[in-house]
Amino acid sequence: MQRTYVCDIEKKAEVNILVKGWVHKIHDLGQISFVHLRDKTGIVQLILDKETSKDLKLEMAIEVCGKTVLNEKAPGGIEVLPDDIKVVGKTFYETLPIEVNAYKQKASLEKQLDNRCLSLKAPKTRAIFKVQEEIANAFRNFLTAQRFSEVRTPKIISSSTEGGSEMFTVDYFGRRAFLTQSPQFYKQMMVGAGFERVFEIGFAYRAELHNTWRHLNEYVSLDVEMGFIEDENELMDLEEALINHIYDHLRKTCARELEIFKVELPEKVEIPRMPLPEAQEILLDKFNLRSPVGNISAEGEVVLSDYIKKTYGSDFVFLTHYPVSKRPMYAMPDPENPELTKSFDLIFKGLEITTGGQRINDYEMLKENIKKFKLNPDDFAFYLDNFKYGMPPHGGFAIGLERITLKILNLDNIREATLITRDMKRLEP
Ligand code: AMO
Repeated sequence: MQRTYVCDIEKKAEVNILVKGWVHKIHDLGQISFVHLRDKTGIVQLILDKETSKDLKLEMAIEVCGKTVLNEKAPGGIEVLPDDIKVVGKTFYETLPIEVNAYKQKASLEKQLDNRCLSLKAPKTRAIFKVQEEIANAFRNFLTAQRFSEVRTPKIISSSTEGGSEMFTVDYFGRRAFLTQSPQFYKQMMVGAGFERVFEIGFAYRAELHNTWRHLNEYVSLDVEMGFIEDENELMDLEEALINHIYDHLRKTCARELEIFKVELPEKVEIPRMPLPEAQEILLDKFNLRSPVGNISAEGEVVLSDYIKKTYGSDFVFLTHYPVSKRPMYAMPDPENPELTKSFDLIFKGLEITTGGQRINDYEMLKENIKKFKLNPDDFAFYLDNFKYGMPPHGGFAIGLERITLKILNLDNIREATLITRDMKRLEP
């Protein structure tokens, strides 16, 4: 008999079905027991006699053949009266370290991360990763429909892309190599190499000494790079349309998950664009909050987001015109004000989720800029080569997948939106 997933069980009595999953809950009522079977799509109730249920333990993997019975009181209005139950995955524990079936998870986040194979089973945790999976699907579908090609670029690289010293080193057969901070150089390379429009969903690594609610040392970067652009506004238009597409897609595919987190996504997202100096001025004048040079502080991001929400009704704001001194050497200066760049950040509910911008596409200009940054062009020879053979005007952006998931679902800590966490302390599981 073919397996039926729980979400596909028809609300019809007397149908013979085979369901497979884990023992989620056992509810003994004397002579009979209600046992909840959980698969990746949902939960169905089994009605068992005492004799059969006594051999079952929470989280055993089971396969059940039986008949459907209508019961309005059961989850989904249907239950299964089993003819045969097979235990296909035994359990080996005294007490479960984490309650998988608790209505509200009592274990601390640390404990949940320590026992990840169990905490991931909990329906509320699964819902986070269903939403995350659909964010990535929406990203891919939206871009593919607009002639973007998906690429996969090396994660072991020879030089820094984003500047700074936040890189993990790797011993590459005796040579010093690094884990990539971003696919930046390679996504630009692909634009010049004729792909024109590319995206990548891949890991990025930051050896940052930050152990905070919003920093990971390994995160998933949703990268976009687009050739033949007019300016950075085209990139912000694209990202705004992408955010709207992600919201539409989540409304269609994750209604149940969004409800679990009590999230209502707005029908239409319109994102204000504000030059960074203006944002800094608002923070100082209205909130007496001084900003660091060429940026705003983490606290400033929260305060500004509140202000934008009240003034424009938007959870998002694009900050534009970051200074050259605060952007990597590849950022295109603004011809009208060469101290500033044609770059932007996207702040979402008080957290930066994106950096993007137009890049320098002229070989000579890029080489000069590398020198201005006190770097040696010889160290970037392979990158510079890409600019010798007709590199069109181009630009792109990157969204942190865990950060956007965190903010959509209003979670407290980025680790909740990370399948397996790599932070300063955590190398296992
Ligand atoms: P940036 O360094 O700002 O830009 O990174 C882009 C986005 O990646 C996410 N992110 C992080 N998420 C979790 N933990 C971290 N430690 C972390 N660091 C960054 C954030 C951030 O906005 N090459 C450019 C992008 C571009 O211009 O295309 C870059 O990597 O959401």
